[in-house]
Amino acid sequence: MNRRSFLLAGAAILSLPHAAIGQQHDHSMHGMPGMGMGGDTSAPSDSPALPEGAPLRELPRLENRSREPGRFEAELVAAPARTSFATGLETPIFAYNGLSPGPVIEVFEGDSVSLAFRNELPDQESTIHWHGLPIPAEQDGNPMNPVMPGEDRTYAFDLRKGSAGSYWYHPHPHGRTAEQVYRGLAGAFLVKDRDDPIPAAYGDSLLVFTDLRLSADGTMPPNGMADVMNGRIGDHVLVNGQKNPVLDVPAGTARRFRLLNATNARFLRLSLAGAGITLIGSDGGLLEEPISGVKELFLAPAERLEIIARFDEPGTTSLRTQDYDRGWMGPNRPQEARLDLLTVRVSQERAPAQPPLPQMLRPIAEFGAPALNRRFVFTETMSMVSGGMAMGFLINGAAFDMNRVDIVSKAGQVELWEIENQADMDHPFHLHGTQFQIVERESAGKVARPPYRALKDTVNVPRRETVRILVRQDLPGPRMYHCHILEHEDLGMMGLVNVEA
Ligand SMILES: [Cu+2]
Repeated sequence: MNRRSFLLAGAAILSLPHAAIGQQHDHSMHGMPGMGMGGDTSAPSDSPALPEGAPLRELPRLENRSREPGRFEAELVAAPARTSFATGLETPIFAYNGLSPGPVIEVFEGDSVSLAFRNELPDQESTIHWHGLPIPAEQDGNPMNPVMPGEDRTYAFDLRKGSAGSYWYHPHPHGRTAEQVYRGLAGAFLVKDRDDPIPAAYGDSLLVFTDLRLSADGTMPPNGMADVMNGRIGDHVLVNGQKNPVLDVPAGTARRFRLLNATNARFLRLSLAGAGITLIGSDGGLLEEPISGVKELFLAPAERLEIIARFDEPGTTSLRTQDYDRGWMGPNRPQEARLDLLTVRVSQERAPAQPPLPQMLRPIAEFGAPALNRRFVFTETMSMVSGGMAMGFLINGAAFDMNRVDIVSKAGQVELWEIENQADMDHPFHLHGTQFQIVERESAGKVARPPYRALKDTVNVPRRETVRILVRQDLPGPRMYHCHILEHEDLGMMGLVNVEA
């Protein structure tokens, strides 16, 4: 049975020989027939080094073919491509329009958007999910609406006022999302506000984080067992496709950055020593007011942040990963801390004076009292089955079934969703079609409310914690909610809410 039919047959159960569990190395899994998951799982010592220190590049924008004001039209083709990450080695990748990360889609609130998508991936269906955007369900790249290889479809939607924010796009086919993303399919989708309250003098720099693992021959190895259980952690975290690029700024610079965690499974806890950080935005756009004095940033897979970073003193600093224990299953936990993702060189030259940040950015309306409460419980299960162990990543005891509606909701209705993680690793929770608000977190009987209001589509639910969110879906149709460790999503840690008009 190949992996595809295996996943279609029963999305949640991963059969593996029990010998693999608890072993120091899982080379026994290498080339295991029928699983499509051969290959080593920890960063191999023969992984090629990547060149560092090139100037930080700006990602290319997707060109608008429409001349009509308020309209954006373009084409996105997902296809195999080749690139070079390590000197002298070619790497086959998947790319949108030949690029990985994909071209940045930059549009404005109120725009009418039409994106013609063509799937030229070999022998596999795909979709494009517009992560975080408040758009109709049938345009949102659900796994129930696959685009078959060689076929195309157009995604069309209007971006309402108030939707400005840093979103992204990536495939969402049933059972193949993780692989299509780690092979290169992901891009940023920026919705801008023509009356943006952030001074233009701060610039607007996008930092897209992706994760790369290379074999000695330059190819990307398939997922191994540890990847499937924990989510794939590569050998290199790239920023805009580059390893530790350099940004040069004059002293006194204040710069706006949008950060997007487009990795399959990295939990990015980041510091930028010596810089003054002010948080201004989250997944679904700006906060109500700037939060200054921020010491570190945290982005679970799929999360975004907007910040203003001030570089007052000449010298060199770097955006560096800090240790974060997200609960690692099995041996060989990768070393994810102390990685320099971006180096900033602050020169002696002084930047011209910049206007201050406004004290208020925008109002975020309260959702009001919920009409009902729902509870979602994350569990991981392991059980003996004939010939091996079965591993399940479940929500409310069930694995995803696209033919099953898990809950029925009503458009416009405010609901309190309680997401309880009873599992041994963190699972970032993502809901399609809307932006929610975090009410509180509960851990070991202690309840903490967030210090500011924000619009979110993804929230980390740490192991043994509960997160409560207020949800309102304004548009009808089927919507997915799932863990955004993409390997877990593929294994069925996903459910379907049908929103009725
Ligand atoms: Cu998960």
